[in-house]
Amino acid sequence: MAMDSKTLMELADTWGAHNYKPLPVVLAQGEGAFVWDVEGRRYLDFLSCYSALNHGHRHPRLVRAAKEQMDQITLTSRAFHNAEMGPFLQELCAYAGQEMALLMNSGAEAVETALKAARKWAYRVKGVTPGEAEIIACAGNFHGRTISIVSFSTEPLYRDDFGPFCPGFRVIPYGDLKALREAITPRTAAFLVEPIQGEAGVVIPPAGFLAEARRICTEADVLFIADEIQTGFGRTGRAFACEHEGVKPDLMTLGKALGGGIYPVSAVVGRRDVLGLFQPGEHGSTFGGNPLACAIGREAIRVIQEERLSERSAELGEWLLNALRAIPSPHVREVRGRGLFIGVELHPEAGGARRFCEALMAQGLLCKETHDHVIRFAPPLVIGQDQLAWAVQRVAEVL
Ligand code: IF1
Repeated sequence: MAMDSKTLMELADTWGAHNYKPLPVVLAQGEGAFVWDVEGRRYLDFLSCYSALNHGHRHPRLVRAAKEQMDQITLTSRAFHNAEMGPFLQELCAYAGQEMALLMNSGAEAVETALKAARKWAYRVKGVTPGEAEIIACAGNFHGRTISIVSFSTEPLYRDDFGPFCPGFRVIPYGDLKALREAITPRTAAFLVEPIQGEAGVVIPPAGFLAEARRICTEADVLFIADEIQTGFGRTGRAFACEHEGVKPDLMTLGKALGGGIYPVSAVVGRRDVLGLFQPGEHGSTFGGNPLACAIGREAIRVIQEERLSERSAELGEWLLNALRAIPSPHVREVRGRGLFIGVELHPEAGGARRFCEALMAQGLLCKETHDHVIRFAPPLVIGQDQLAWAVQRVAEVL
């Protein structure tokens, strides 16, 4: 007798650390924009695993690529070459318009790699005194959960009880060019920024911020590092969110959708004169660049291009943004977003976004609140117009 949702939730609650508070739904099946729970109830996925599922659940081309590779070889370590990595690196760099890449597994690992590359460049190229490099980040940032990364988080929930923290970081208000100029010193290695802050609640910077920050960094010989782990691969209506302002970063961190919703694949892509500084043995990872990851990553990029997922995100996102803005609800303070990356901010009087997510779940729509008052809507980019219309109808009822 298969276990029911209640039993499965109890098992997870008994044996698993409580570092999450999931909605009371147990997913067992996924296809495209839909998932089914253990009892067979169907839901429309409006979270897409925080943008790791841009391709939707179990995209057939990606499942096929994974299965074919699994029948060849899945893991080799980097002690040897593998047949998949070279072609993947070339295609990834071409897609990102960058010169070199370093493959890792999780987003946080890619961010850590970028921080190390920036510090190494500061010491070896810029001439900063070893041990004194500074990296600027933004308030409201989310770049991962490691101790060095939460060292520059401004969210107590992510920092408390995890000190002592890693030095060498400065935090400026997001979108504040004056603060950026003032934070830069001769010891500054890099400026790390999300083109749109996802976890902060789909916060879009003032128009022109990214382009001007890019100019300031160029003039000050500071590396501009864009964290596109959540905003990349079509999510905001362009291949990468920096493209909305014509910005080319010196380094980009990539992850989530690069793994096609099937496997953890992350990377730092960027300038050869920065990533080329790593010498053999100085950095690595057991699974980074494994042939299974590379085969899936190659197909993930091809599917985004051939199925025009960035264009879909732009067109459907525009429609969804307008449809959500047309809902007359006393609870809504602001609807903002780019492409299929939308946040609905509620007034505090609405009592918090969680209860709206629970009500939407009862209507068959799965989404997630962020920071108490924002409901994040980020469906897979393969979602159909009819499915979006169905979702908007339910959001209107709930709001
Ligand atoms: C969780 C949200 C949180 C990211 C950006 C790096 C990473 C992430 C811009 C690290 C990861 C995930 C992590 C997950 C929930 C989700 C998230 F922002 F998407 F909503 F937490 F804030 N840069 N974001 O968004 O990538 O190491 O996770 O692969 O930790 O709860 P990772």
